[in-house]
Amino acid sequence: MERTFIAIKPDGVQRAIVGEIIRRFESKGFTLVGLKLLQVSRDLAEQHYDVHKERPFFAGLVEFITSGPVVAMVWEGDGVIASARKLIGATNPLTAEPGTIRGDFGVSIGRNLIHGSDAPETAAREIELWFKPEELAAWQPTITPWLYE
Ligand code: DAT
Ligand code: MG
Repeated sequence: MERTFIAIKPDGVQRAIVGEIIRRFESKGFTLVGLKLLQVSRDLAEQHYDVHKERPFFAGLVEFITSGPVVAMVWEGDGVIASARKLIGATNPLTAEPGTIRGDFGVSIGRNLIHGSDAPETAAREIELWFKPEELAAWQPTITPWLYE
């Protein structure tokens, strides 16, 4: 089964939509296999956003992601990486489709509430960066036969 890394950014925690976001992933039929709330260090933030280090918004992004608690999660399911990106919506919440998390709850790119891995390689890298193996639980929901044929 595929896994992806999802993080609710400090604005999502402050806006009190942690439960709403988890509900959307649960309702869709994905399985939560890792979950923690943490204060992100500068080192972790810089490693996580390493691909953007030359971009003009990099310093602000690191500042923002370290500004308050973040909820880090790993979700599992067939096609979860691409599907989570659809649930999340476009990078800029102002143009993200209604019905998506960013489209429903945000208005600016610097406060877009949530991160989701964009490909299998980045998902593997981010899960390893944020979680120790023993922090992840492999389990199969009893409703699995009603989600997959
Ligand atoms: P995404 O989070 O949709 O994968 P990304 O990987 O291109 O988007 O960028 C990472 C984060 O950086 C994004 O969630 C918000 C911030 N960001 C991206 N482009 C930006 C811009 N033009 N101005 C300010 N912040 C930006
Ligand atoms: Mg990205």
